Amino acid sequence: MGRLIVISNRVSPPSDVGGGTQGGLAMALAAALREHSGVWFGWSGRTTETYTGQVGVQRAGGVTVATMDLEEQDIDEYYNGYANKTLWPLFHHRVDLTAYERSFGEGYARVNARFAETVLPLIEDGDFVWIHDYHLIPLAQELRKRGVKNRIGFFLHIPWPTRHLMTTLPRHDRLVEALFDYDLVGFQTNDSLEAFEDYVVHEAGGEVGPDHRLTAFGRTADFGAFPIGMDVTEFTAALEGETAGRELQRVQASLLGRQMIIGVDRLDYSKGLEERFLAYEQFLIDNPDMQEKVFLLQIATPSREDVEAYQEIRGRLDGESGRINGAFATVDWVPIRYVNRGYRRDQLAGFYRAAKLGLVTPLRDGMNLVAKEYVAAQDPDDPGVLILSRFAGAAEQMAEALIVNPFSREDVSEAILKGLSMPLPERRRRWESLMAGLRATDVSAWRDSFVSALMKGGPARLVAR
Ligand code: ADQ
Repeated sequence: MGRLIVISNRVSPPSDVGGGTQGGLAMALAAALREHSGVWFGWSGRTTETYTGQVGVQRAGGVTVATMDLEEQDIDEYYNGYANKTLWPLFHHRVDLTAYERSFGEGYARVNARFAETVLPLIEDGDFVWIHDYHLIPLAQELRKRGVKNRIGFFLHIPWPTRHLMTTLPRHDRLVEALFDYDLVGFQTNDSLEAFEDYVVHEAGGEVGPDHRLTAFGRTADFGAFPIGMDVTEFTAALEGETAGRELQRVQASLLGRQMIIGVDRLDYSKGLEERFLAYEQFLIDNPDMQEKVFLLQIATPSREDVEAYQEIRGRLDGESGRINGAFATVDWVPIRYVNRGYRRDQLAGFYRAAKLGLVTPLRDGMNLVAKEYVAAQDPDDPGVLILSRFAGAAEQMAEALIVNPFSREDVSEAILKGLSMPLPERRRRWESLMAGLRATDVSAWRDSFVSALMKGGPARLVAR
């Protein structure tokens, strides 16, 4: 069996693979690579004055990690530019924040060509190549131009936009055409797969064959929905560790009989944090008797701080949390504990467990692993309740959560009340069903279904529930 070559914008340094701060995805990919004796290639996170094309190779825990440096201009135009100022907002339906700048498109094309050039010598006959996310959509095309005949798969971690929004992107057809240079393309949800097919049929004049085998631009490729899961085993082990226990006790000691609602997000406008604060305020207004009996712990880790839209949302959240706390706080209670830092996974596990409600209300999200982590962290004998946005990919799988419209303050406010007053038997019934789903569609199932479909060469296997 050939090796697996995973390519993503960033890689986890070997010293971190398997470490305490790693996300589930990094751990799962590292495990897949070990199984298939593979290579993980990506940007080192460093910039140089001029691009050299040199590859740094390290081995750790059975995984070969290969990285390259990029130029400052590459980061401006490709990473902060086309990836995070054009594709990210557009794919999250924020046309108002989408920059349609020509230099960004040029930088994106240039860096994808650089990725191809640099990784090319590492690819051997019979290897399988698995490319990740919106930063690298044209990479297969660049590899094909350089003669690569291997099977290449692509997985999009964020949602695919609706057809009309997609067509606001200059040269959208080129981006879509580039996906037909893959053998297999995976989306998170059926919703994204349908939006893509809608584009292919109505915009590109293509055809949908059996098992989502699509033909357009004179080529045929397999497409499918492969909803990403979390690493339940690893997370459960973290939950049982000393750190999680200590954090749980620390938070519990600060509750003073109050109920805690938790939100954990990267600080990103797609996560609906401002709307969440306003909905929570609505809940306090609608239910004055609940004031001082409940508080929201919102952990929001700053991300992409070089992009203006992220600086703006951070400023607005500071303002809203301050305003709400100023309006409602008493001498010994603040309604929102707003924290701008990252935590280790085992610390997060302890925090999730201490919370009666998990509030996961993105305006649009590929999947949302926080929703899954919150459920996995609950006490089976006394589980908390998950409130989940209908616009998170996770909502396709997690119907037993309280599904809400994050744009409606009333809807979210009512769900908070319902969640806080839900009787134990109903909480247990919902949790058991959610937990069974998490186990059946965990990160190994996701990885295995994608990799086996890529290796088989047959039609993509649909694993959505
Ligand atoms: P993200 O947008 O980053 O990922 P998400 O799926 O929620 O969103 O994953 C975040 C991960 O980071 C979780 O494992 C979470 O525990 C961790 N995390 C978040 N805030 C943290 C904090 N303050 N401290 C420590 N850890 C924190 C993208 C897509 C998602 C998709 C994933 C995986 O946007 O929709 O689910 O990829 O495909």
